[in-house]
Amino acid sequence: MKMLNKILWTVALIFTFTATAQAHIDLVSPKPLMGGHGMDDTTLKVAPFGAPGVDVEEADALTVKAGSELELVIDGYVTHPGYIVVSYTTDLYGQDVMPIRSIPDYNTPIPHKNILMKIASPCPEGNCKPRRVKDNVLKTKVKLPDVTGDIILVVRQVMTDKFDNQPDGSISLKRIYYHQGAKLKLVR
Ligand SMILES: [Cu+2]
Repeated sequence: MKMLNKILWTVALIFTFTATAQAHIDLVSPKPLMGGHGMDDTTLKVAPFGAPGVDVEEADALTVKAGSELELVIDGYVTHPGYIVVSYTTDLYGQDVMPIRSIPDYNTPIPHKNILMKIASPCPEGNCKPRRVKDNVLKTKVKLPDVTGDIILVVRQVMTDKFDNQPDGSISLKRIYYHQGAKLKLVR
């Protein structure tokens, strides 16, 4: 019986460890469509909004003034070298903000659509080595687009240590992104 307990605990620990190794940013405010810790911490990986299975059209929206400045609060609980891109879309399916999956070479900039802001990933004491950190909260203001209606604010972590060289010389970007999205209703 003791042996079985030990095995179960080991399995549980391994599972926890694998799960926590996968998630990296929490959009604290505005409230995301889905928390990044859902589905064993894998929801962040799902483009475009990190909210698999969420009916975005039916989701609650935060009402804010078009063109105003909104405070963003992001908790970077696993650090990585790279940056955070904040963009938006009026397409509730996010087709126009799907992440680019490969670039021809390292010198090609990664394209992002409808960018509102690009900021360096928060790394305490300038140490961006992948690790778990506490209280690594980034607060910043983002100027919203001057349009009215529903938008999704897309907050995307881009990890520059996750490029994968391909045999043909191109670079796969499949592992570099984590996604969070928040629904806003912009009004005059
Ligand atoms: Cu990581």
